[in-house]
Amino acid sequence: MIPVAACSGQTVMVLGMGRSGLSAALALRAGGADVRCWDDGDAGRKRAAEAGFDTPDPLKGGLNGVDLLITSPGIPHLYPKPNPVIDAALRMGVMIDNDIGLFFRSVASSDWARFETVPRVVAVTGSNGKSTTAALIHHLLAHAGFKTQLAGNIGRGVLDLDPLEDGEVVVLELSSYQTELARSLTPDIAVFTNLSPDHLDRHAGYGGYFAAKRRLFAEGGPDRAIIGVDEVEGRFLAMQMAEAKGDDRVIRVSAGQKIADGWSVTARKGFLAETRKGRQAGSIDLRDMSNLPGAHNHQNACAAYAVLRALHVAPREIEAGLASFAGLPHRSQLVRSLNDVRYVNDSKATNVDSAAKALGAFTNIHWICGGLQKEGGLDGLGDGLSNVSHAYVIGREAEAFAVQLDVPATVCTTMEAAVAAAHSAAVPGDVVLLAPAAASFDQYDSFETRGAHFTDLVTALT
Ligand code: UMA
Ligand code: ADP
Repeated sequence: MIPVAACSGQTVMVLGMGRSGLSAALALRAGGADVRCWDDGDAGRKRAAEAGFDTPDPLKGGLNGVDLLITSPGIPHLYPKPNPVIDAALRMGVMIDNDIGLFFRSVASSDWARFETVPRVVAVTGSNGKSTTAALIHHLLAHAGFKTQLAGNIGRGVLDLDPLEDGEVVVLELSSYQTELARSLTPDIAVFTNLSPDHLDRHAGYGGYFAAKRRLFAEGGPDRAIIGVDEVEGRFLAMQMAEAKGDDRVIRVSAGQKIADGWSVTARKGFLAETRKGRQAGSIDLRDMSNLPGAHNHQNACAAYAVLRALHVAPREIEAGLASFAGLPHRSQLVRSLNDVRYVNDSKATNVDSAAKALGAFTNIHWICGGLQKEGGLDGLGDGLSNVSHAYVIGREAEAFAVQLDVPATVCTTMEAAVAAAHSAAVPGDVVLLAPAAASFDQYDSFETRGAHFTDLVTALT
């Protein structure tokens, strides 16, 4: 745990008793704050009580005397409409922050004065590829001999980390929910993977969503900004971060374009190339790395490579680390090969862009898709659809989803029916791919449960 000394003596209410809220409450108490907790659900309040916290109802006087409200990322603070507790706190003039803001205010301890190398923080944001890129950076750092920890949106509350040691590098995955609210955001290295529509209801549209992510690059900016420039927003951000043309505080990343000036890492046709001041500084052949399939994973490899280069790790060392990355479950994960048909679980493709990228990584695809559709429709599936032989549509609204597809499609509704139909149609050389392009909540409690269901059904095939 990282104790939060900055709030010592203050009265703090923590809202939401999930992973981030509970770890924040414990870290605040350890730092000397007077902490009370609230959760709109009974189970959350029970968790707080079990950890020894009072749970006065904030709408019935519980906010009186509170100096600071710490809220959780899943709780709307502004759009589509603020949670009533946050609304009340705003009316009462209570300051609001989250665990990420507390982390950046608390991470440096007095021990650091004795360290030979001050610990550093790498923060990763973007629409897609955050978890894969953050996990890959963490893996490459460990491979290169750094002490390193991983936390944030990837599932571990940031205040749950162990206090940092000499020379350590912490890797944080940060969502737009987290960056929008944090009052302090000061990573040493910040990574922006890419931008495509997601969570638009929470940010009142695309501009608000981009603005939330951009906050990671404000406050004087990180020492190095590693920015995916395959969309106009990334190009704009890279331009704004640079003090002048060619400024190598910015490392531009692309999975497609050549980049003329400054410091860049690009992947074209499966070759990663690092260019600095007009000279090639490193190159890696990614084509045989089946653990990183497709241009989207090459984009992640470029961003992770750039972080390691910014920390002065040699290209050959990074190459060996890339080859040994095991990947993350539910992201381009090969479940099994049966009769020369590959079954791939990309249940985390919960939006159109990530599904399009998965479709672009394979050919002869029997595509299992559907679920709770996000705003913006299915138009962005683009060229990836040309790799699809047939779609098998799941979800409560499967019929409405299927009619929007420009490929032959069968309405299956359930995962059982979809896997059975895809299995019987696939021939050697084909790929059966779960990449839903939709959220799972109409039929499952999470994308993990959906991916696990697919994996179980595929494992049982004979
Ligand atoms: N709650 C309320 N009122 C509400 C809504 C929720 O009291 O109106 C309570 C719930 O009853 C529950 C708690 O809040 O007890 C849950 O809080 P939370 O949803 O913020 O979840 P945490 O467990 O704290 O997890 C959060 C992130 N969750 C979200 O952003 C939704 C986790 O990211 C993150 O790993 C974790 O903090 C640690 O940093 C998950 C996620 O889905 C993986 N992220 C989204 C995504 O990747 O798309 C952004
Ligand atoms: P995030 O944490 O940003 O949601 P993940 O690494 O969990 O990112 O991947 C989410 C989905 O996006 C998966 O379907 C994965 O295959 C896909 N994906 C991974 N990297 C990228 C990328 N760079 N661009 C687009 N899609 C990606």
